[in-house]
Amino acid sequence: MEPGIFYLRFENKDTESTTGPKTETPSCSQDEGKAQKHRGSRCLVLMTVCLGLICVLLLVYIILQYFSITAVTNLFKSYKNKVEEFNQTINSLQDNYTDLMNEKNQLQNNINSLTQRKQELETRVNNLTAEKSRLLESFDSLTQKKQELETRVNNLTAEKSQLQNSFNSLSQKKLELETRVSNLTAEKSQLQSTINALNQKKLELETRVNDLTAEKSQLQSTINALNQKKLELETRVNDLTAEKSQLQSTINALNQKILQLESKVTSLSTELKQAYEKGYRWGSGWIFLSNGLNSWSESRQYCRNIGADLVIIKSEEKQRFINSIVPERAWIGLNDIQQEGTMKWVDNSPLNQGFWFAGEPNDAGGNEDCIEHIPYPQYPIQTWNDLPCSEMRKAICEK
Ligand code: MAN
Ligand code: CA
Repeated sequence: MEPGIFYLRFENKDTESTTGPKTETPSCSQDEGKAQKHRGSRCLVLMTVCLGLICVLLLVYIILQYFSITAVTNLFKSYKNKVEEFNQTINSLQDNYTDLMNEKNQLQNNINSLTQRKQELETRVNNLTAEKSRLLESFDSLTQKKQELETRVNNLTAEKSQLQNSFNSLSQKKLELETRVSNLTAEKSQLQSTINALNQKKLELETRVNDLTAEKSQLQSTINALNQKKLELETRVNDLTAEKSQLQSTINALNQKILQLESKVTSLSTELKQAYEKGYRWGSGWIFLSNGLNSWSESRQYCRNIGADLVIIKSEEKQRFINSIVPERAWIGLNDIQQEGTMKWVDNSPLNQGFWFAGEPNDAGGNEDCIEHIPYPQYPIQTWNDLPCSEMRKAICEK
C-alpha cells in the first residue's frame, strides 16, 4: 500500500462527506453506506497505522542489525588482531622454544662430555687407587727388604772384618806367591819360547807332510789315470790291429779285384779295339758283330760293357745295311719278354715296322721271346725270327 494511494482514498472520503447531503437516497441505505464507508476508512487507517508501525519496527530492526553487525565486525577485527598477536606470540615462543632446544642439546652434550670425563676420572681414580695399593704393598715389602738388607749389611760388615784379616794374611801370602810366580813366569817364558819354536817346527813339518800327501795323491791319481789310459790305448791298439787286419784283408781282396778288373778292362779294351777295328760306320756311330756266342742277356751286357747296346733297326735302309754286313745269325735289340706279343726295343720304344721272316714271329714252343737276325741270300730284308732267349748267338752291337 503506497502512501499516495492511501492519501487519495482519504481525500475521496472527505469529498463524499461534503457532497453527501446533496445526494438524494433512502435514509436507511444511506446510513448503512455511511457505516460501511466509515468502517472501511477505519480499517484503512488501521492498516496504514499497522504498516507504519511495521515500517518503524523494520527500521528499528535494521538499525539494530546495523549496530549489531558493526559491533560484530569490530569484534571480529579485534579477534583478528588478537589472533595475529597470538600468532606473533606463538612464533616468538616457537623461536624461543627452538633456542631453548638448541641450548638444551648443547647442555645435554656438555652433560654427556662431563659424564664421559667423570667416568674417565673415576677410572683414573680407580687405577690410582689400585696403584696406590700396589705401591703400599711394595713399600711394605721394601721396608721388609730394607730390614733384611740392614741385617745382611751388619752380617757382611762382620764378615768383611774377618775377610780383611784374611786379606791381610793373604796379601802376605800373595807377595810370597808373586815372587814365586815371577820366578815361574820367567821359567815359563823360556819354556814357552821353546814350545813356540817346537810348535813352529811342528807346523812346518805338518805342512810339509800335507804337501807331500797331496803330492802323493796327485801322483797316485796321475798313475791311475795313466794306467787307465794305458789300458784304453792297449784296447784301442788291439782294436786298431784287428781293424788293420780286416782292412788289410779288404785291401788284399780289393787289390785282387783290381787285378781282375784291370785284366777284364785289358781284355775288354782289346775286344773293344778289335770290335771297332772290324766295325762299320753308321751315321755318326758304329755297328759291329761280337766274337763269342752268348744268350740274349749276356750279349746285351757284352755290348753295354764296351759302351754300346744291341742294335735298334727302325728303317729299311738300316735293315739292308745290317744284312749286308752281318753274314751269320746274331741277336738284335728287340724282345717281347715283358708281355708276350708286344715287341719292345732296348730303349723301351715299341716296334712299328718289323722285318720278319715268313711265318715269324711264331713263339714256337711258347718260349720264343728274343729276336735274332738270320741272313738269307734270297731274302735281303725279311731276316727276323723269334727264338728262346737262352740260345747262344753272336751280338750285333751299336754305339
Ligand atoms: C726252328 C726255330 C724256330 C723257327 C722254326 C721255323 O724251329 O728256329 O724259331 O720258327 O725253326 O721253321
Ligand atoms: Ca720263331
